[in-house]
Amino acid sequence: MFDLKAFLPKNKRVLVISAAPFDGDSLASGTILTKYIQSLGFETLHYFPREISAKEKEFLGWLPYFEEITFGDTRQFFEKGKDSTTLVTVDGRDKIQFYDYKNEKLPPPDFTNISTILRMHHHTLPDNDITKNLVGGAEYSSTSEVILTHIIPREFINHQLANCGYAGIVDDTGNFQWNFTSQTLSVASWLCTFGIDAPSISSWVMHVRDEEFYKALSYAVERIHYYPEIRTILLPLSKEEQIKDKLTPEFNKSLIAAFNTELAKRIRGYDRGILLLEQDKHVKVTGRGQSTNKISLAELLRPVGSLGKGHFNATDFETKQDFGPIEQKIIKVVKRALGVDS
Ligand SMILES: [Mn+2]
Repeated sequence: MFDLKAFLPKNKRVLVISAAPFDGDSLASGTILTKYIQSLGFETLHYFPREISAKEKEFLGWLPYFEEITFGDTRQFFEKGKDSTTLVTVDGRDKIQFYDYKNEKLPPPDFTNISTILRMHHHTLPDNDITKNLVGGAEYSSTSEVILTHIIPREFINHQLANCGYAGIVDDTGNFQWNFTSQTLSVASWLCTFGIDAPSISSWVMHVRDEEFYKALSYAVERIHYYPEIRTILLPLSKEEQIKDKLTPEFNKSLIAAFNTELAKRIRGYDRGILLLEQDKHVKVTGRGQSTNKISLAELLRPVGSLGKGHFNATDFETKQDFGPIEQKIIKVVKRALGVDS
């Protein structure tokens, strides 16, 4: 166990930041941690680093203690000469996940203005990471699993916090479909002893979607390009097509979610799916692979602008290049990676 009480400087308040993007593990692990740090006698704030939409609130607003999270930028805590805070970041990999980076009116925060930073994570971290104080590792399913294994004493968990922890693990494992170990199941099994409604949590996190999601799914299904020789599906959507079909930015979000969760890794005989969404000044690329995919998507897509970020079976990036030739470029790089003759 990591002794959090001994680690935290006595005279400072604690700021817990749940990393963006908005997800069950990030919020749940932040909540459990916040409650525990409060119980140790520290003044504790829990932030998610941007405001959220009504849709996002519908998705996870039922999580216990959700109303105690502050949704908004965190940059005010990083101002020079204000080192009165200990920063605890949960989930997430890059610095931009801990402040509202899309608000470009303000400069990025200087993390060195906070002297004590502790991170709980389950990722491979970048070389220029913001801290040496780490708890976790890429071998864990979720940050919820990390803190329930290494930080939170078992006797601290109650029914509400067990609901949180279970939701976090369910979200990051796709309801125990991927990225879990026997240790994950053992933690989840222990959480179930608190009498939580596990099937409902699985439904709310994984299965229940709104109307727009299914409209977007239907739209996507009709427009997939199948390439059986490279076991890949592609969905290219030009700006022109989006205008013609009157697609809104909200609809596009549903489209990405529907493609990633229901199509890219769900069609037998197709190991990976890639969505290409033309924007005003760039192209948004998102790739997902299923267990039969044997090439790292983050690496595979380097020639079309990936910086190698993401995971083996999941990558998202934006690239500044002409939309027209991208589809053929991708077919070429996949052929090359698989050794298929053009
Ligand atoms: Mn996570």
